[in-house]
Amino acid sequence: MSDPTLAVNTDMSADLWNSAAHVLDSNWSHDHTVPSRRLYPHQWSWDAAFIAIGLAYVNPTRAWRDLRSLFEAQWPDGRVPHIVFDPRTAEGDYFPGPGFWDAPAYGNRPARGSTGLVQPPLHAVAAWEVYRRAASHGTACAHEAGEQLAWLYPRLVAQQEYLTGRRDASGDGLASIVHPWESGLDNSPSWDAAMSAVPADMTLLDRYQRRDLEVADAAHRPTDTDYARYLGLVVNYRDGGYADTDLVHRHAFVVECPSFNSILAAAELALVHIAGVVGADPEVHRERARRISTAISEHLFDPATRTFRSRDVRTRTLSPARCINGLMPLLLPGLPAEQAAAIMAEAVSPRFGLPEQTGLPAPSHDRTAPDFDTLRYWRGPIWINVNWLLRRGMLAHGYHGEAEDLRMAMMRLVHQSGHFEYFHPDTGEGIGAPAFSWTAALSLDLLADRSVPAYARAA
Ligand code: 9WN
Repeated sequence: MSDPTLAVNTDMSADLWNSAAHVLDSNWSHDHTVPSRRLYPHQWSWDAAFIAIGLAYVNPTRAWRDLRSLFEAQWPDGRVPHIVFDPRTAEGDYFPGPGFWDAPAYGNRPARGSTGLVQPPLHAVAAWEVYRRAASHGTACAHEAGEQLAWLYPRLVAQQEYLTGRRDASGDGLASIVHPWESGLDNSPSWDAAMSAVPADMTLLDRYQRRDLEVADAAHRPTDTDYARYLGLVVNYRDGGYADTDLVHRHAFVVECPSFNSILAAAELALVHIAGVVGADPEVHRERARRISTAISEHLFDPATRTFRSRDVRTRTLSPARCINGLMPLLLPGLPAEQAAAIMAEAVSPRFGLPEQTGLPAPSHDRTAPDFDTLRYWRGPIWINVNWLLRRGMLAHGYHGEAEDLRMAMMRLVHQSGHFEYFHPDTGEGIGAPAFSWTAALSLDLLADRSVPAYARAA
């Protein structure tokens, strides 16, 4: 448990800033940043967005380079792959690696250069944040950053069109994910109900060796049964040529996630601003943001419990699990006030017990649920990236006090425990990979925030 009365003082801030900048610097690899040297030695999609937001403060050239490296690997259909493989990294250093995914060649990209899955499309938000930071440094910087935005804009639009088009499996105006890995919240209980219908072919684990268990503790990672299901879903999607037609009948996991879709809508809102800079029509983005937001409110909200849940498109049922992804629609400024209030009630309840109760940021799963697990991936531990998003949502809805408490709780936690991948939800101990890039990147953004005079409260 962290001490909520402990203020973040100037020395702590300097330490946190320097250590964060050091993590980002040491995780830079040629033309991108790895999430973690040992566990994740390639480029990940939504990591790249969080990382760019932090790099904007210490190395804007790398922030743009990172985003460009990712979008240079965009598929012709607009999908941005969830992992871009580094050809300098050996096949055996990450599983499932390039050979398992067996992605086709396209454009000037060789075969096996990426996966065929996606991750939450946070990149427009990131690009806008990097631009804003550069523009605050004067006209010359704004001009240069504007050129980067102009390069990215059509690619960001193509990503949105892929997700709102081919991935609208239900026809209700929401993007579906076809694998838990696409959510970024991989092992969340939010997928348990839908995953229980996915066949677990255990022979896949005889044929393919898990590598995560060699570099991480088995008590933190998905079980073998879950892993067999993960692999089976990849094999099915891959063997269908990564096509998205008729997914509901051809694929065993088709789910609408409230977090993924909230980020999708937030991306459209960022594109409204980006379109303004690059001379494109912002109206199409405003309209798409409105449509996605309305669909989230209508289809992913459970009026009985007043919570947002993921929806299994094949059965048209909402998951019973109350997870951190249900808090993410707060990112939508147009969310009806009563739904925003319901999210805040859930966030401050004993289920997610924000700083006032625990001194800690929100855990990834409902603390009161019988399957709350303090160690296992996305089933209880605290992650900085989703708390960073939650704080943005609070600011969007005017919950300034709560947002500031959450900001301080995140900075305190990372300062005390280090730039870990995730944190024990009771003790705050750092777990998973150390020197984790998005924890470092977002710490820089939290520190740089001057919206509340935090340092005036220094001890
Ligand atoms: C699979 C890289 C990624 C994050 C995800 C996180 C984890 C990979 C894994 O690491 O996923 O993509 O091997 O478990 O769940 O959010 O992008 O940091």
